[in-house]
Amino acid sequence: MSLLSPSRRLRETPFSAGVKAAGVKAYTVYNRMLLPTVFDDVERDYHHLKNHVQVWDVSVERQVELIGPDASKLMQLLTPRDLTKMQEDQCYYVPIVDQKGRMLNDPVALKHSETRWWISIADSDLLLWVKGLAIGMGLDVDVFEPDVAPLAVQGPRSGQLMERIFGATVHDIRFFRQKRLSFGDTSFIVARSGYSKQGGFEIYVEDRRYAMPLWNALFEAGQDLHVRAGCPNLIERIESGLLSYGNDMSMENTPFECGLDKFCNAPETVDFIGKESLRIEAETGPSRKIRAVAIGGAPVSATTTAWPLFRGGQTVGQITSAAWSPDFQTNVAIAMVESGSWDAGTEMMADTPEGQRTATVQTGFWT
Ligand code: THG
Repeated sequence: MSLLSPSRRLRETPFSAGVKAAGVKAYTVYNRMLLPTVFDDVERDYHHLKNHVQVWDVSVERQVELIGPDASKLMQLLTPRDLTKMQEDQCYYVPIVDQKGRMLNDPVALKHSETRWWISIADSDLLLWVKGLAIGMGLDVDVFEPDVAPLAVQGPRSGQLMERIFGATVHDIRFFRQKRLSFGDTSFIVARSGYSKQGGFEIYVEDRRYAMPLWNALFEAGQDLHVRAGCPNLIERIESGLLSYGNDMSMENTPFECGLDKFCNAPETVDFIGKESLRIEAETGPSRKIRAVAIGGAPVSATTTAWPLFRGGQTVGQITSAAWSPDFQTNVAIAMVESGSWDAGTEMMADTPEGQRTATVQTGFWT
């Protein structure tokens, strides 16, 4: 693949100057914005993430803001997850489904108040769905993309680094909770969350003028902690079973297929789009499910298409993401596997670009 031609349609981020100065080697495009994928190389980035602390430009996690008297009603219509008990300092991972119960996005919802929400979206144009719904349902709510750019601080030393910028109060923030903390003459929402299982925080930077000052402050404060620029790491996120919308699931899949059952807990009294379809699927159960799969042999290349999985001459699923894991000394993968083949220990054959390989269903992800 050759270089991406720059234009206004392919958005840079408020941290792009820092990302370039840090020597970014490759990007992907996510929500029509640049997302770094490699700094040193994917394996060295992985070891560094698991041992130290990294600062990630995840501006591509765009916010869809809901503001107005009907904001909470609209938010609940969007997801099968029960929001009735959600506190104003909580963040929820929420499946968003259409009327057939098919996945449209898998964002993190952040509740500011009953009348104001952010939806921190994965890679699909959720803004259009939410705006259309608000208008179609005649709801009293504004829906727009605010000037917010999340910056993630991830890794085992993330608490130490964050304390130096925001104070010891960062340690009081529990998993998927948030707090507004001051920085210079402003303040940011800081959440204990992020797209890795190495621990960490996400800072929702409001007003792009504060982006580089925050970036520089983190790098100055973290020199002795070996802080580096990083990005969501392919190997680590597969080991951790963090799903990627557009890779591991799409509009074809239901949340049950994606293993998101526990986030489909709205009671009968709550109305949301797709309720009837999901009620039916909850009874019958899905016909395929996401599974952790180990692929035998030497390191495989990246999945630019799904790799078919076979068993006894029949297609029984597909591998959607794969990478060589240095820590587990096997190729780790995420697959969508048909019923009858999804039990742990089931052996299949995978058609990879490197030829046929064995693919074994694991009991769970590598965490
Ligand atoms: N943080 C924020 N926005 C995001 C992401 C993020 N938007 C895009 C993308 N990532 C959305 N997808 C995910 C997928 C997984 C998780 C978060 C967002 C995640 N899952 C945990 C897990 O599966 O174990 C925790 C889920 C839970 O228990 O609630 O963190 O990363 N701001």
